[in-house]
This record gives sequence, C-alpha cells and structure tokens, in this order.
Amino acid sequence: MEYPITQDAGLEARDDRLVTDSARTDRPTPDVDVVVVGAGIAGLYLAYRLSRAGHRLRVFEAGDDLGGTWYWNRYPGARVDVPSIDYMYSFDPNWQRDWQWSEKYATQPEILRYLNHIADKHDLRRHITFSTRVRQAGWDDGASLWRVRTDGGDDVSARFVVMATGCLSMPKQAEVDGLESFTGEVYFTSRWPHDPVDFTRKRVAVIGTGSSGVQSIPVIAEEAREVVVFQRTPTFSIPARNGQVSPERLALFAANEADYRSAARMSPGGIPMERSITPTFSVSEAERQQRYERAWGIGELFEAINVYADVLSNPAANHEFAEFFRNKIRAIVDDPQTASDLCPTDYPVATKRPCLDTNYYATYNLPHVRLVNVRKHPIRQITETGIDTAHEAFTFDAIVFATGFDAVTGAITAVDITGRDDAALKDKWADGPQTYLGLTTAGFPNLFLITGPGSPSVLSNMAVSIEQHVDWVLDCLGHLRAHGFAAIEPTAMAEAGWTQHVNDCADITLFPAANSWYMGANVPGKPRVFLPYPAGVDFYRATCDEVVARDYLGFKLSGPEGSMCNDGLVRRLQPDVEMILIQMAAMNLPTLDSMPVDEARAFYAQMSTTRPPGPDVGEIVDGVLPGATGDLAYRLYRPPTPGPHAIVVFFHGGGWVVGDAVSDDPLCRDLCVRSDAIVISADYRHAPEHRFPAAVDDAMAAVRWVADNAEALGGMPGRLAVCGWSAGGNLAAVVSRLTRDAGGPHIVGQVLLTPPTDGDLTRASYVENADGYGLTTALAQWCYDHYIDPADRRDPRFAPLCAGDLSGLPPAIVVTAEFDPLRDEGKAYAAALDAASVPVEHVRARGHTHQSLTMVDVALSGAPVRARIANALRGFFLPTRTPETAA
Ligand code: N01
Repeated sequence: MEYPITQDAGLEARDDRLVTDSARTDRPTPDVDVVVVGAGIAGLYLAYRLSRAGHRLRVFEAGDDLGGTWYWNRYPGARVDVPSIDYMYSFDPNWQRDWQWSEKYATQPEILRYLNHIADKHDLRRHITFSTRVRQAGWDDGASLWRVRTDGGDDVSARFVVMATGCLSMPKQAEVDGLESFTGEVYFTSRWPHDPVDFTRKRVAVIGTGSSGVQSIPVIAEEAREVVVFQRTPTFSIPARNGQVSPERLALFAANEADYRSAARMSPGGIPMERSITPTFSVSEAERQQRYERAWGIGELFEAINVYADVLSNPAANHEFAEFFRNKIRAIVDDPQTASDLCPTDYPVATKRPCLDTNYYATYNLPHVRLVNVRKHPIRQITETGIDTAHEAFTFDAIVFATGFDAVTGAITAVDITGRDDAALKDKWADGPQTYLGLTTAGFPNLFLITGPGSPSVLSNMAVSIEQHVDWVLDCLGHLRAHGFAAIEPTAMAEAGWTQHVNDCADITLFPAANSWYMGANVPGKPRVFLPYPAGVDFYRATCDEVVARDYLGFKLSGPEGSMCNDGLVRRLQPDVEMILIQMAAMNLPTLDSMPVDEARAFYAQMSTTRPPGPDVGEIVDGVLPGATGDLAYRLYRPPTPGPHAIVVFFHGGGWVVGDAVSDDPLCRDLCVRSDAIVISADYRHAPEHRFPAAVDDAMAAVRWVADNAEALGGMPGRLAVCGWSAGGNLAAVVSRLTRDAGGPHIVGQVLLTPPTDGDLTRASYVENADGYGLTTALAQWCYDHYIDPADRRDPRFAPLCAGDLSGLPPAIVVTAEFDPLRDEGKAYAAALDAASVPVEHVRARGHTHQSLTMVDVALSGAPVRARIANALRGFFLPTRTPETAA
C-alpha cells in the first residue's frame, strides 16, 4: 500500500523547447485577438489593459450595462464588505483627483457609479457589447483559435478567450416547491429590479441568511409591516461600523499610495495586513478576549479572521472564537430562543463566509420581525398566498430570495466551452474543477479564467486578485507575442499538481468541515470540492511569478515556429511545511553541524521548548531503566483509556548525537493517543562520547527490560512493538533484527520513521535534498562521523540494509519523506523487507521533510501519516500477530 502521489513519477523537468512545428504555418487570422466574457470589475480592467497593449478585443456582457456583481445585486442594503479604498482599481493612480469614497463601506450605487466613472474616464465602453450572453466557445485546433457564439447571433473568432464571469454571478435555483403559484411579488437579491421596490405596509418573507440576507433584512425591516426570515443555517456576522473612510487609512494613502497598494498585493487577503503568527493558546485568556473584542470593534472581516494564526486550523481555537461570537449574539438578541436559533453551532467560524452587518441581530428585537428556523420548521411549499412550513401557514405580499449562487464555477460552466477534441469543460469538471493556478485548464488552450477555481478569489479582496490575474494574463500574452508563440496550455502534470496542492492547503484547514458554497455544498449535485485557494494572496502571487520566472513552468507554448514545454510542479512541499521552512530560513539559525557538540545539544533542547506540547495523554511517568552499562532515562506515556495496553518502545531522533528521552515528546504523545498503546521513550548513550555500537546495546537493553517488566508497566506481555524516528528509526530496525536473531523478546511490529538504513551519501536523495529542507546532507555527514567509523558502516547494526537475511523480521511500516536526504535509503529498506517477504507498508509522505512529520500541531499535513502509523500499530497488536495466539 502506498501513500498517494509520490515524488518519483515523472517529475523531472522536461525541456523540449522549440520543436519545429512546420505543419502549422498557415493559420487563419482571427476576427479579434481576445474575447472577454463579462464587463464587471475584471472585464473592465481587461478592456483597459488589452486595448492599451494593442490587442484587438471584444467584450460581451449579458447585462444591459457594465458592473457585473454591482450591476445585478441592487438589493436594499447592498454594500461592499471590504473597505472601499481597498476595493478599487490600483491602475488608476490619480484617482483622488476625480473620485472620493463617501463611506468606509460603499453602497452598491456608489460602486456602480465608480465603475462607470472608470469606464468613461478610460473610454472602455466602446469595447463592450451589452445585453449579449456568450453561449458557446469552441477551440478549433486546426486553426488554433476560439470560435465564440452569443445569443445575439455573434460568431467571432479569437486567439484567446478570457472568462471574466465573476465568482458569485450565477444565481442558485430557488429549490422551494410552488413558487410559480405565489401571486405576490417575488424578488431575488441577485437579480434585483432597477425600479425602486417599496415594501411599505407589506408582509415580506426573506429566505436566506448569507451576506445578501444579512445586509437586506435590516433595511427591508425599516419599511415593511412584517418581516419573517426563513433561516436554514445561521451565520457569523460582525458589525461593520460603517461611517467615514478611516482617517488612519487615508493617512497611509497620503503617505505613499504605491507602498500601500504594494502591501495589499503582498498580504494574505489583499488588504495591507500582517499575517498573524501567534497561536491562540500561546497567550492568556484575558489577552485573547481583548483581542477578540478589538476585532469585533474594528468591523473588518479580514482583521477578524486574522486574530490568531490557528483560528482556521485548530478546532479548539476556532471553538473559543466562535463562542465569543455566540456570546455577542446572545447579548444583542432579547428573545432567548431567537438568539439561540441565530447562533451557528454546526460549523467552525469563518468556514462559511462570515458577514459584515449593520444592525442585523438587533433587527430581531423589533416587534414586527420574526425568525423561522427552517431546520426545525422546514418549508413545505410556497402557496398562492405565502409559505407553508410543517407547522404554520404564513401569508406574504412579497418573498425575497437571498439564496446565493452556484459559486466560482457556475458562471464558467454555464457557457458551453469545448476544448481540444471537442471535450466539454463541464464534463472535465464533473467531479470538481481542475486548473493550473486557477488561471488555465489543460485541454483548453488560450483560455484564461479570471479568479477561477484554485485561485484566492473569494477568500481575498477581489479587486486585488482581479488585477493580479489580469496583469499575469497580459504579461503572458506579451511573452507569447514576443517569442512567436500562438498558444499556451498547462500540462496535465502541472494541473494535477496544482489541484493536489489546493486540496492539500484546504485539508490542513477547517474549511472542509462546513457545508459551504466554498465547498460547492450549497448546490444539489455539485461535487464537494474546496473551490478557492486558501494559502493567501501573497503566497499565490509569488507562485504565479515563480511560474513565469521558471520559464512558464508547467505550460506548453506553441506556435508556427515550434513549441516548448517546461513541464513540472510549482509547489511540491506541503503548504505548512513550506511555511515552516520559510520562517526557519528567516530566523537564520545556526546549523547543528556548525557547533561544538555540547552547544548543539543545548540548542536542540532549547528549540524543543518552543513547540506546541502535543495532545494530553492519560499519564506520564519518568523513570530509569538499566541500560547496557548504566541507568538510562525513559518517559512512559499511558493512554487515557483503561489498561492494560500494548507497548511501543520508542527511540528518539537526533543523529545519535543530540536528543534524549523527552526530545520527541509531542510525537510520543500523539502516537500514544492515536494508537492507544503505552509509548516508552527510552534514551540511549550518545556519540561522540559513546560511539557505535553503544546506542544499539542500550536500545537492546531497553527492549529487554520493557519486555521483562511489561505487566508491571501496565502493558500486555507479548504485545511489544518498536518505533523510532531518524536515528531512532535506525535503532528500531536494528533491534528488530537483533531480537529475531537472539530469539526474543518477541517484537510484533516495527515503525521506522524516516530512518537511515545504510548512510550511503551518494544516493540521489542526498543530492536532491542536500540543503534547504531542515536536515542537510552536511548535517547527516556530521552525525555519521560522530557516531561511527567509516570502516564499520556496513555493519548491519548500523546499516540494516546490509544485513544478509531480513526474512522473519517483524512486520513493518516504513515512512519516507519526499524532501529528505534519507528518503532513498528508507525506500530501499522497505523494498528489501518486501523482497524478504516481510509484510511492509511503505508510506511516502508527499511534500514532507525529514523532521516535518514529527511536528505535531505545527505541520498539520503530517497528521494523516501519523494516523497511518497508529493504524499500523493497532494492526501489529491484533491478537493474530502475537505469539500466544500464533502458537
Ligand atoms: O448567498 P449565501 P449570499 N431554503 O450562499 C440559504 C458575496 N456577497 O448571496 O447556508 C432555505 O451566502 C442558505 O442556507 P445554507 C459573499 O461572498 C458579498 O448571501 O445553504 N434557505 C444561506 O443562508 C457571500 O458569501 C456581499 O443552509 C436556503 C443563504 O440562503 C456571497 O456573495 C454581499 C435555501 C444563501 O447565502 C453569497 O452571499 C452579498 C433554501 N432552499 C454577497 N437555499 C458584500 O460584499 C439557500 N438558502 C457585503
């Protein structure tokens, strides 16, 4: 069994550039260079950049005028929930001469006026065909161009198509029976009429409590005689505290607008802000509550989500923050039942899009406003006169649907897009979207997606993300033109890698825990896939830039003169591991091999104190056991469940030079809790004072002592496994063989986590991962030199891979990490065990380093690997594997 996607298959960068392609020199000239679909914020900026760069273009817009989201969503109370001065174009540097935002959060009419102002100022309307929906776009491979058809009868050929269709523009179906029978007024927030709607003296139902509902309900309640809100899922909302544009922000602008915009581009969310690196529980409760209050008081969504680094990854941290919000709701809403119904409890805070509101919760204190919890009182149907729930019949004059969108992919797949070989994009994405960078998709040459799935899009300030995407596309077109290429398309490998990377990023967050539109969960039948890229605008921008800097890594470029393909993957490290490496590099710490041994030990111990502690176990006991030549410290971790338990003897890492019985404390706790076994971390003598084979002798002594005292330790005799990380993994492998040869103690399984198994420094993994991934080849060399003479390095007590006979060894799980100098020897040992018919599970930890799998609660992406280790341990301890039942 193997861990999915390994580093081994086909990742070598291929560079078959400029292969002559003489068959394709007579290509027809398309009607235009670029067709842009949509004239919202993205479409307008595309029109600006493309026209300035001399591209011939047409922009098709389904609406009767420009504005996209801001054209359609005219419902009462509609506002932006990113500060206005952040939610605007940065390409228009002298904007302050002719534009001023009147409020911190501008209303929909003001934003629409702004977009019209920009279009007029830069003469963009002439490129746009309004009231025209693009129905079809098909790639003509022979002619190397797109054929685009609209509902207005246009049939336009273009070299490129850019989907600027928006992430939240395809309204979701109502999904309530009987709507056609209702004789009153029906409104959708996403398709609000242009003529004013007057709710005075009317009984109004609002279905939906996302951002649109939260914004419109208080405003509708100001007018209507009666408002009944039908809520399926309560939302987390914070007060917007709208008002004048913040003077602090204006001062920052005045100081240096270019710096301000640049800080936004390099921020996690597209608004100037430092990414929080403080874990929630690293500060006192009083400090945390103060911090939460400050976030509540500022009225900015990004600020709120950024309170602590782990709000979106640590369930306990998230729970505390969510409870803070729930307490606020309880404090505002008078009726306890209504307050309780308004408190979200079944998803982590911020895993569904949180809202900004003005008087949302307080509106429920008004006598004419009522909340119906649809979960308790499901809507049965819409009737001629109103809405019937299972328990009540309501009469209404108007029903407002604020029920959301087929987000991120809906507006793209609504166009019948066919690529190479007439393959339909809709079919390709049937199980979830696959893109490279959220910008392009394999099989669909010259198709660009602005803020497409797999890009930060809806998790970011859209204005910043749109500009970044459009700028990238324009640079790309310029590159193609300058180098004589006519087409660009991502490779299948690059796309698969990016899709995997986006999922990896989501999997270390709590996002997948919610049935949100981020997950596609709001649309029946839509595949459940996390749609946006959650690692941040900063990280994403750096990735896009890196792709370009690495000669369009992952793209195939082709043209009449030939083609080039620089295949490869842009982000191979797990996202959290990469983040850790970046932070470590920034700290510029000295390396262990640059220090005298004593200093290295002290430094290693000091670093260990900065880690999160790992999970609680039932009991921890420190003791000493008799080693080969004297007492050795051990630490015993007992599970919280009733005993007796199976026992794992654990050997710590540290290259036989540094570390001790407690230096892998979080890992041991984690193993103990996950495997429900006692873990005994036994120390051993260290080099250079005690060179090979002192550590082996001590490891053997520890295993014997534990086996002899299993019952007294609370263990089950005969259920004994060994486990070790790094040098400790080596010892676990060695002990497994020596106990086999000695006829006992009986070991039921061995866990070898990134072990050295022969120290052969010529292996490819030592070369590929020599530096930059924590354990360096130089440090590995330093450890070997301290531990063992070169002449002894084929002794199987150091190099288990050199042992002649591996048959009859205990079943094993061998974990290797992709970016570990030791990777290949672990892999070789797993293969050797397999060849000797030893049951072995080889787990290849994709995107991990030598140390990262031990970083409990820091590198969250290591958790599934540790879960597999625990699972293997539980398997080792099954009665069928123990000597008494085997007998
Ligand atoms: O849509 P939503 P939205 N019966 O999907 C409920 C952006 N935006 O238009 O959660 C009963 O968030 C649904 O319930 P559930 C912003 O990114 C920004 O409000 O599926 N209820 C949910 O409560 C936002 O997140 C701004 O269980 C039904 C609601 O309808 C995104 O657009 C303003 C239902 C839909 O909420 C979408 O917001 C507005 C049914 N059959 C929007 N079907 C600002 O900038 C759905 N619901 C401020």
